[in-house]
Order: sequence, then C-alpha cells, then structure tokens
Amino acid sequence: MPSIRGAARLRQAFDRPGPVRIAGAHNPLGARLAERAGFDGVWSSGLEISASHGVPDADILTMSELLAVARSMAMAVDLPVVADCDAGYGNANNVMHMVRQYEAAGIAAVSIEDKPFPKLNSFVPGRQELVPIDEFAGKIAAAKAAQSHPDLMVIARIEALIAGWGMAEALRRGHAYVEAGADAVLIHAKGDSPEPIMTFLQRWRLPVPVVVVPTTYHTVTADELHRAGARMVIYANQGLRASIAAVSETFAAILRDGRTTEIEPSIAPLSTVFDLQGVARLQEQEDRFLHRR
Ligand code: SPV
Ligand code: MG
Repeated sequence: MPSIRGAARLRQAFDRPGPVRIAGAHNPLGARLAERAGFDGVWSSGLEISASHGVPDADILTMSELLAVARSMAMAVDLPVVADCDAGYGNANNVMHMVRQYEAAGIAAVSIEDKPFPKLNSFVPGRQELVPIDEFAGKIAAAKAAQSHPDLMVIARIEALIAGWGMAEALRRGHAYVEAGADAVLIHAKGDSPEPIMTFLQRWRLPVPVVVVPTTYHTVTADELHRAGARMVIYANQGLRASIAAVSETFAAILRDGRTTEIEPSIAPLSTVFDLQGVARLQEQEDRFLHRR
C-alpha cells in the first residue's frame, strides 16, 4: 500500500545520520526534480500550490484541491511526501477526515499549524493569530486517533514565534503538542537571523524531532541546524521562486531578442523534458504491449 511505503521511508530517513532535507514542490515535475537533486523527501507546499493556482496562501484552495496535488506527487516519486495541511481545514473533525484522506493518498507525514482557519501564510504581515493550546492539542490527538497505520507522522507546527508570542510560549506549545501525541514539532520563524531557532533547539529537551524551515534565515546551513538539534530541514519554496525568476527572464529575453537562440543554452532541452516525463518507459511499454503489424 503506498501510504505505508512512503511513511516507512520517511521513518527510515529519520533513522539515518544527518539532517533529513526536503524540498517544496507543487506538482509531480517539481517532485521529480527534488528526487533527482537528491533530497530525502518532498514538501507539498501550501504556498507553492496556492501560487501555482494564482491565489494567496490563505485557505483559498480547498482540502480536496491541495490533496489532489499531494497525491499526484506521491504517485510520481519514490520519495516520501510531507504534506503541508495548513491549519487542518477546520476543527478536530475536519482534521480526522483530512488524515484519513492523506494517508490513503500515500502521504508520509501531515503537518498542521496552530493557527485559526482560514490561515494566512506566515510571511504575510497581519492576521498572524494562534488558537488556544488545548484546542490545537485536541486537533493533534484527533489526527493521531484517525490514522490507520502507525507509520504516518503527524507534525505539529508551532506559529508562536511568527505571531510574536515569544519563546516561552513556543516551548510551552511544543510540549503540549508532544503530550497530545505529535510525532514531531515544526518551529517556524521569520526574520533573517537563525538565532530564535537556535535558542528553541537549545531549549528543546524532549526526544521528539524538531523540523525547521530556513526561508528567511537562510545563511545557516542544514548541517549547522542539524548540529544544533534539528532533524528535518524544509526548503519550502526555493523551487517555486527559482522558476518564477527563470521563466520571467526567459520570456523577457524572447520578446527582447525576437527569437530564442540567445536563451537556448540556458533552458532545458526537450530531451530533458521527455526524460522527466518518462517517455523512455512509454516506449518500452509500447514495444511490449502494442501489437504492431
Ligand atoms: C509552505 O510552504 O506553504 C509553508 C512554509 O507553510 S512557509 O511558506 O515558509 O511558511
Ligand atoms: Mg504552508
């Protein structure tokens, strides 16, 4: 069953030495690029998927829309897919439905954050609010009660530093979520210094893995974060941002030059596109199964 396979692979990745490094993607092509680059897993990013649909990362898309993308990525790669499930799409009942659906889709881990529904992306200023600790602990317990196989990981994402509630609150929440059954906690932060995350890691004493997302505090390396105690590092949106920059430059150059000769060396050849699509396998299958005359 794919759900067990992906979740077991993620648990194995946690057992290996060094940081578990995962990359954000919003479609199977992106997931395959992460796999080829050598990442340990794929982050089914709410920001990336929302942006790829041209809408804000604010629970505008429905759970079903986000799930369809996560499922398509899990089907396209052997890597485990860690799904960003925002605030769980509602209350504890919604979370239970969500967990059953994501588990059946072959997802290795689900991450939910302690914000009210509808959430707003952590880096958008304003409306960064938290739900009460016990309400979110109830959602974590509901998620654990809903899973059908023990391997699925439930990651509790703490937004206290994003919302400006401080380190003590972040730690208090992390402890409460672990008590509720979380398999890992994700401590998120904004700002360009890794210092708050390093402090959190230093003060984190529980034997439950900590996940970090160095989007704005990007000078710190994955190895440095790992040495400080982080087990998983998520490069959540660099792929999306790279493609926005590359496509914008390419489109501008085509209009400027009136042809594509100048940019040909910097765009992927069609052979690479075919390779990523699995055209070789298509041809093998044709040789095997099409009864040509
Ligand atoms: C996402 O990728 O949707 C995330 C990570 O939640 S971030 O956008 O960095 O908050
Ligand atoms: Mg998100």
